Amino acid sequence: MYDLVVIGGGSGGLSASKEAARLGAKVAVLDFVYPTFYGTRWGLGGTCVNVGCIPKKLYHTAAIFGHHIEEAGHYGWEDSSRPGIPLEGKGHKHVWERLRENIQNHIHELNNGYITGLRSAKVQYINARGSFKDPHTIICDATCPTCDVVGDRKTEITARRIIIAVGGRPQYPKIPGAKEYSITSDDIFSLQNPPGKTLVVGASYIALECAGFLTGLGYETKVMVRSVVLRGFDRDCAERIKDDMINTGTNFIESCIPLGIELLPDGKRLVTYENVNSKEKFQEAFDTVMFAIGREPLTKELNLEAAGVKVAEDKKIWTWNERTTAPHIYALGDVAHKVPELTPVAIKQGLMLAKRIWGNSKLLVNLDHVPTTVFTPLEYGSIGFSEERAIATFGEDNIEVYHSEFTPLEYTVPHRRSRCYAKLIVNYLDKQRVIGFHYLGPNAGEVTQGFASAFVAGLSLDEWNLVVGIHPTCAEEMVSLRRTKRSGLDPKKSG
Ligand code: FAD
Ligand code: NA7
Repeated sequence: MYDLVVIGGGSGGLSASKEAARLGAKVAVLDFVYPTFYGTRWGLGGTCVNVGCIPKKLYHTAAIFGHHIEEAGHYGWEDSSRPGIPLEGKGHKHVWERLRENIQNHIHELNNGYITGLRSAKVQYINARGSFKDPHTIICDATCPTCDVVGDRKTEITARRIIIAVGGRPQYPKIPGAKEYSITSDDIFSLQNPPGKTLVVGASYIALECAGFLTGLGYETKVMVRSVVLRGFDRDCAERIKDDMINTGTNFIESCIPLGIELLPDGKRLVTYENVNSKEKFQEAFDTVMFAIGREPLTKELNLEAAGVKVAEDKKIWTWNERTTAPHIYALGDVAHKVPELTPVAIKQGLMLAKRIWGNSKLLVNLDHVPTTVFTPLEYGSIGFSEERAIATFGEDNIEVYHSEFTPLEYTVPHRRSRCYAKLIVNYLDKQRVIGFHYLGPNAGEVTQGFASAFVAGLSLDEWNLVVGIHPTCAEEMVSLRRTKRSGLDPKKSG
């Protein structure tokens, strides 16, 4: 019998299993990946490594390189074979296949590293699908109904404790042709051929990030928005991101949903869609259609009833500090109800849970102020309250919004048009505590991560303003905000 069996070898499962083993537990981790409808499959490590954060950030970086090449001439660079002519982006071409191959090679290295890491941590890795037979018995099924692994390859293992960390997969809409003729984020990063003219359906951060890098790499890209972009994020910032994407070449099809997809004789996908308000119907052909309309947790096949584990309406597992409704079973990461779908959250939950069970720790994960960054062309980092949620929670009179619209120094020489933005939201009911942090600009992840500690420490605006800035940076904007929204003064900074 194992001390711990972890179902799911992604961000959360790997961190929990390795820490538990380090603390002396006998551990096994099961990981199994269903191929996508398109046929894409991948190795150990879960969503983040294979089809999430890692490839996404690398494609985003590739797109940023494109901008740098376009602007390099302004910084004095020229091609040595064309002396006297400033380097400019137009003479350059991006090769999808090379980028895809280099990124996939890096991912394969990571996959192998995870296998080696488990081995050296003395965690047993089982490449099989886990499901409950009873509260302490897991059926490990190495067959795959939709791929080439067939036959009877079922074994059973037992465990004193079980962690469920199975994550989720992208959803498809229930419309004709969706599964047959489209892809999701599970496929985009390993597409054999360049995506060409692409329709991205959905307007949350996965959709906008993918549309952003596709445009940046030179592919004509349209985003189909049902209601608003980046629902749940600060509206002001979300709209600025959209405006910037429009200015840098992404098209938006507003207030529309797809009705069906057909394959045309030339291989293109003909999308029929309608405006949700006027009900007017349209058609347009694309080379690639990608859905990013939300993700569903992989709880269906776990046979959770046999273990007494209850799920919420969204099919995610109810948890209280990672505990489920069964006393010896835990759930964490994307599969847990109301837990932010972010890799560092899953990792921290796994690590701290293992320390609580097999170490002496009593520390719980604080999900109140989780920083996050959206890697759209204009990157966006945020922590805490959006302006709308702050107003709804504390009342408009009790909050103050400090903001500034600025041009980073590095944009000035090449005359880049994107405007960056900084915003702090302060709560007057609580000693002028900073309760919302919003930054739109280069290196948003690095900037936001740095300020996250100050945010979690609960600094007041006065304490925040005591910090001396680093010049010349964009981050210094966050410690020199003086203009309030209420004043009506233009947030645009000059000089
Ligand atoms: P996962 O990483 O999904 O791992 C679950 C594993 O369990 C998978 O390998 C799955 O195949 C396996 N599994 C499922 N069912 C079973 C079963 N029955 N038996 C055995 N194995 C099973 N987060 C960030 O923090 N930053 C980002 O920039 C970011 N970008 C993203 C971009 C995209 C396109 C996507 C899709 C996600 C992104 N995320 C990002 C979210 C991040 O990837 C997830 O929050 C994180 O991977 C969740 O970890 P997890 O351990 O809960 O699940
Ligand atoms: P989200 O965050 O659940 O957003 C889904 C988006 O797709 C959102 O813009 C929805 O519009 C839109 N949507 C949902 N259903 C449809 C249909 N049927 N047609 C058109 N548009 C639709 O999903 P993501 O995949 O972007 O990200 C999920 C998480 O994974 C994310 O939090 C990351 O951390 C990792 P709406 O606003 O509802 O009108």
